[in-house]
Amino acid sequence: MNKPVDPALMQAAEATGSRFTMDAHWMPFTANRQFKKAPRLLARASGMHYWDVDGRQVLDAVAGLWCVNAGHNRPRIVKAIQDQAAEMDFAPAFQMGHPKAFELAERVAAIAPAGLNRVFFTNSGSEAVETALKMAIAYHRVRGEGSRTRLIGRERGYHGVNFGGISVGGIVANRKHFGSLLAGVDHIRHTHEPARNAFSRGQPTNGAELADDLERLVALHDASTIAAVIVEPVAGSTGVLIPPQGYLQRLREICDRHGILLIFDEVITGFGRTGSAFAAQTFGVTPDLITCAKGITSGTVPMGAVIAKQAIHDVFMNGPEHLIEFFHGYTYSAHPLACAAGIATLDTYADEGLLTRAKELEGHFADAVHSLKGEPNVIDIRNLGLIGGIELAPIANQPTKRAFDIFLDCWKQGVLVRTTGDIVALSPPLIVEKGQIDQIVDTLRGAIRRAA
Ligand code: PXG
Ligand code: PLP
Repeated sequence: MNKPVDPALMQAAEATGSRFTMDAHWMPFTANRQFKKAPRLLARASGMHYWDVDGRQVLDAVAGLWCVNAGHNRPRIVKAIQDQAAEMDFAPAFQMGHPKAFELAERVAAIAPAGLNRVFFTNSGSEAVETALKMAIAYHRVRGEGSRTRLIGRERGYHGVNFGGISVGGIVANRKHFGSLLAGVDHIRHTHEPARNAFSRGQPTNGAELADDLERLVALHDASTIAAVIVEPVAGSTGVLIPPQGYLQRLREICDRHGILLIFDEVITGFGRTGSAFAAQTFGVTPDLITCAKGITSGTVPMGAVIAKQAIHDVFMNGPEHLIEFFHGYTYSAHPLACAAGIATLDTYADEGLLTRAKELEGHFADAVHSLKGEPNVIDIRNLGLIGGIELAPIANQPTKRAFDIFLDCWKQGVLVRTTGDIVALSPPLIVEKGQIDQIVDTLRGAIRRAA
């Protein structure tokens, strides 16, 4: 039986025109029982803010879930989605097309690193990851090196929640319940070295040599069995890990030496988060495949994509022309609503200079987050572009509780942050103003002190 929710909440919900109990919705990545006892329900959004069902304004310090890069409910994007919904709801993605799919692909290719100009659409970051992994294995097979099937991820990596993604991923909680995962996967070590690098501003100076761990796996498995390496240029979900200076360059060199494809998972870093369209450009390292999602539509309509080097795409384009070249795709690949939203989003980014705004704000943002050094239990602070991570000493025997208490406190004070483990992550929309950065950090400072 469904139990009714708290009467005050029901009243608030009715004010927004809906009536519901909370039992049926099994919430993703959520402490369901805790949430349903004290729900945090959002009702509307605009610019840098949410309003909850009680009408309380909340400053969004995390761009929804790292995705609303243009800010909430931007009129141009809203209108594009409305117009598209009225004009054509759906177009079959297989053996059919519609103009906006081609237009968006071209627009994405235009801001991607040189050479990466073939775009395959998915509906999420997780699907983009599965697509890229399959593309990598199929690429080697099509060019006659079918022994290259092994996929290499990295400890502490997050690549979404599907089987390929959790197999190459390196977050134990996301893996341990799900059996034997994909066969033929291995991991290089992570780059988190607080003993040497704590409180680094931007890229840590120590640790380029951690990339050499890939040579260890090449020696163990032989390069002829390895299809691809996938890493996040900046790891987000695992607690904001910034690559040491020279690390990604070295990974690229090792991949080149052994004919291994390099995949950058830019689901979080794509679309301006680090101060360039893609982190590949910020770091000056060009991968063979990029996975992206989130910011491609500023979170408005689900969409992801793989951006491939033309040379990878072209290998598939042989054989009889009436045959399908790559046996992969989703019903909703290049969905018209997502394409319309994506084009309007890229227009908004271009008009407002948002893809480079993180670079302009980086100094102010870094000063603000690093001002938390010395606050109780703050053991590390990391930043790059408009990404910040504040790591806290866990409460003895209660890992994650201190950060979660800080999250709840900030929510009460009207600021939405994210936590993972005992790390608070910040990634505000790229339209954030300096005063709002200060408000986020001051609120966090108060919550950190109260959680001491
Ligand atoms: N790769 C990376 C690098 C990601 O960050 C995914 C793949 C999966 O994307 P989808 O769209 O399937 O969720 C992600 C997603 C957080 C948080 O707060 C991070 C993500 C999603 C939700 C929350 O750390 N990253
Ligand atoms: N399951 C069944 C039974 C299907 O018919 C389909 C698609 O036709 C799928 C799963 C995959 O759905 P999607 O293309 O939305 O990923």
